[in-house]
Amino acid sequence: MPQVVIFMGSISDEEKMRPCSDLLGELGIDHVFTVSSAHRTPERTARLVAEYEAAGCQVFICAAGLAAHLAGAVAAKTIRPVLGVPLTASPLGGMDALLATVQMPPGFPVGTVALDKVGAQNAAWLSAQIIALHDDRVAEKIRQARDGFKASVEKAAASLER
Ligand code: RP5
Repeated sequence: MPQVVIFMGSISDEEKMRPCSDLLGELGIDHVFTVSSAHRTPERTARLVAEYEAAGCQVFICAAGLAAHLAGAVAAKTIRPVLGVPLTASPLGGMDALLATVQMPPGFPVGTVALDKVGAQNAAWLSAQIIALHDDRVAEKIRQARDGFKASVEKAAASLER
């Protein structure tokens, strides 16, 4: 059963969100990567949230562009943490999606991360950190990754300072 469910509003979002799924896989976190729209398939979205929550999903990640209501629609249906990834999909450059995702009413938070691929990756990292609260194996993988980030900066600094 998935620990994390990633919803995208459209298959056209796949390229931007693929890094989220890839990273969860590398961290050994069971997940589902699927499409469901707040507007085009509202019944499917509500049904999947109920089914995955009942099955033990711990975090929902929702990515959408334009008037990005997907994360809000999911937050309305679950008390599990919901992370929102605003996507650039219009001449407004993603500001439309950012505001639609982040400006939730009190009681229905969406943890909003950065736009597009960076946000996709950070939604995976943040999900992993939530799961690591009670999963030492995932916590150790995050620590190892942090060591890797640190080593790459130190290596770059050393090569410049030589
Ligand atoms: C949103 O509208 C989707 O998340 C996507 O970012 C955007 C455009 O969707 P398509 O028209 O390409 O399906 O719902």
